[in-house]
Amino acid sequence: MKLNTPSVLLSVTTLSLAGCGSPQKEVKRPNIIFMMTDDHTTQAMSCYGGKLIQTPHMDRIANEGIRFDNCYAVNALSGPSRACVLTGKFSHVNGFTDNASTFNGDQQTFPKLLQQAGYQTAVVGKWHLITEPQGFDYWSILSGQHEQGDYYTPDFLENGQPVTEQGYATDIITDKAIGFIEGRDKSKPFCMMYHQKAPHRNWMPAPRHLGIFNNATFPEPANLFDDYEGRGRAAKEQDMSIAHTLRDDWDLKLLTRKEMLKDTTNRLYSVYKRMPPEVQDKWDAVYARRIEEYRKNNLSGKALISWKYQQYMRDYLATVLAVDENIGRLLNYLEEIGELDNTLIVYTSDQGFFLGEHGWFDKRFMYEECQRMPLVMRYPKAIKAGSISNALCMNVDFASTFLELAGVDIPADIQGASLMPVLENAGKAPADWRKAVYYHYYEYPAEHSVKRHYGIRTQDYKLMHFYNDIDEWEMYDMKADPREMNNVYGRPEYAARQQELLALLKETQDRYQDFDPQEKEKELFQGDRRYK
Ligand code: SGN
Ligand code: CA
Repeated sequence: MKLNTPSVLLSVTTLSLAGCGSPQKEVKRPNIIFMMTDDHTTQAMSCYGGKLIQTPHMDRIANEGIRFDNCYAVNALSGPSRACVLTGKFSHVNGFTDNASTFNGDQQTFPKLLQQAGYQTAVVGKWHLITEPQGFDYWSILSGQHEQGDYYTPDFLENGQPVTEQGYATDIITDKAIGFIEGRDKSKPFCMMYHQKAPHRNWMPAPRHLGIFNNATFPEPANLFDDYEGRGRAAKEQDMSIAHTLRDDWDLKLLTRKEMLKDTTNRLYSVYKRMPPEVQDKWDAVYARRIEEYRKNNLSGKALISWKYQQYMRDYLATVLAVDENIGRLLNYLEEIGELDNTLIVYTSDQGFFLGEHGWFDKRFMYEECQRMPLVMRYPKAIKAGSISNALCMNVDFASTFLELAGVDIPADIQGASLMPVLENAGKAPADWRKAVYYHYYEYPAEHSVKRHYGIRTQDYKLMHFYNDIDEWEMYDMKADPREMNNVYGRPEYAARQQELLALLKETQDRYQDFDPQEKEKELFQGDRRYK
């Protein structure tokens, strides 16, 4: 790895000192805070040009550091993304392919390697990997709702012990984060994974933000009423539309207290009852207006979709407000204790999300809004303020990046690349940087009915293959068609480009040792005499 700035020389020097068993007092290794939310997307971040909401504290990280415009999830779903982050390996290698998987916690992860190298490690908030965290000196993970956690009065598993906390999840997780930093062993650097539940479905805002956007009208995405013409079956057969999938009760909260008390088996009641009475009162007042409007207006067709979109945005964006405030609180705290500039701050989300684009919410697809992850970082000792990068990055790159920054050798079996050369060069990728990022989604048949697919994204194109109960290719010209409305696969004018992309896909799959499961099936089928 090329070393071209004093900061990296510093971290490497530290490692060699540590390796010799010499005292480390003189050289301070950087702390790492990895902030990750659940389902937050770049459209809802003002530093990405999003017009929906202001996120001043996330923007501060970007402005005083770097914004990555081309960072992609390799499997846009919670558990799989988290497993990729921890291991630096793709789903087919780390074994956690979908949310029904169980993480093999005995495998190598970057927190374990940092801990072995003398870091104090912690994880707070959403974990979602079923097995208990390993490699952390302190952990407190959301345990309720199948590890999705609750917004109100959330249950945690803290160093193996169950505990229920009073308050709002986003605030509580930050309290835990600050508590860990306060109580840490100050002779060691620390690495903390700070994982919010917000803004995950069913989008319950903090008490102080209930109803905050009641009078706001958000701009609709241009393709809110997408009819999927020219796209394949995968887009047409999904079940994640604002029109049909959003639930009146769970998602839109169109149920009064009285109605919930009449049917306490309703799922909305299971989260409503976790709120203290004064918050329930405020909730009732805020949603009464929405319920009344809905019942009075009796909308249908496009008008109803537009209305639902507004309610969805009001709740989703209000949960983001608390995330941003709490990031501000954590940054201020680090500043107060004099650790801010000695800490690599990373803000990202487990994947992006649809905010009405194509008529959808949720994620899972290799389409841009959810494959793309927000990624901003701040570390003034190595990153030039105001940097913007278009380097093609993946969530499997984080592990290598943190290891290199900490001066720890990157094991050869880690598949992601360190982003340190990009960080140190104000966002510019080295000449030999990858030409494509890889993607593979597996959770089908399942909730939201997004078919299995894999593919690559280059700077200008996307190629994807949907398989399993389907065999369809899609290709998008991202410069001409950033909203991915025109599938150009098979079009004569793109024939040469298509060949190139197919070859690059093959090369990428060879590199990461993943294969086309459908082709493999065909091969097996043909080779097996029993089927002849
Ligand atoms: C829940 C949600 C889904 C969501 C998955 C996975 N349904 O099952 O909408 O796609 O989580 O999300 S809900 O009815 O429980 O709200 S992930 O981010 O954890 O992968
Ligand atoms: Ca998620």
